[in-house]
Amino acid sequence: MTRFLLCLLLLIPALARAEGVALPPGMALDVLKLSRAGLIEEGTRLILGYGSQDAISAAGLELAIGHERATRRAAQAEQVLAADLNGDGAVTRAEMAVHAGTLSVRMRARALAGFAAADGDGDGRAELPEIMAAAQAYALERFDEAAAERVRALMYCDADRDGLVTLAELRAAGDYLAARAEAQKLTPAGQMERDL
Ligand SMILES: [Ca+2]
Ligand SMILES: [Ca+2]
Repeated sequence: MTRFLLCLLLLIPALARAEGVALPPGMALDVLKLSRAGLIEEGTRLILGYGSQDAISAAGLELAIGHERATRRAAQAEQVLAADLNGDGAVTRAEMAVHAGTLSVRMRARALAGFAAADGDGDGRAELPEIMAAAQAYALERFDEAAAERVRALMYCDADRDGLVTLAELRAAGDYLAARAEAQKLTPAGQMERDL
C-alpha cells in the first residue's frame, strides 16, 4: 500500500502536466520510473474491490478509505475487547492483566497500549465507548488524511474526465508513466525536468 501511495503521489504532477492542468506547488517530476507496476497492481485492487464494472468513482475511493480505517479500528478494538473476560462490555486492569499474560511480547505491548489509550482517565477501567473511541483515533492516525488524499489521487487517471477510472485508463496511465520515466532517463530535457 505504501508503495502505491507513493506512486500516486508522484503521479499527480505528471498527469496534471499531461492534461495541461497547473501542477501542485513543490511537486517534483522525477517520478515515473517507479510507478507503473505499483500503480496498476494497487489501482486494480481498488477498482475490483470498491468499484463496479471495472471502473471506480471518487465515491468508490471513499469506500476504500473507509475500509482501510475500519480494518485498523476493528483490529485495535479487538486488542482490548479480547480481555473482557466477563463479557460486561468493559475491560478492567485486572482482566487485561490476565489476557496480556497469555500473549507474545509484541502483542502484549500492543494490548497494554490499547488499554492505556482507552482508559483515558486512568481509573483502571475502559468502557466500550472509550475502547471504540480510542480505536477510531488509532485508525485515523494510522491511515491519516494524507494517506486518504493519496488514494483519492487515483482520480488523476480519469483521462476522459467522466468521473470514473477504468482499468483501461489505469493501464494507460501506467504506460504513460513508464514512457515518461524512459524519456527522462534518456534525454537531457528529462534531466532538466527532474531538476525543476
Ligand atoms: Ca469486563
Ligand atoms: Ca474515465
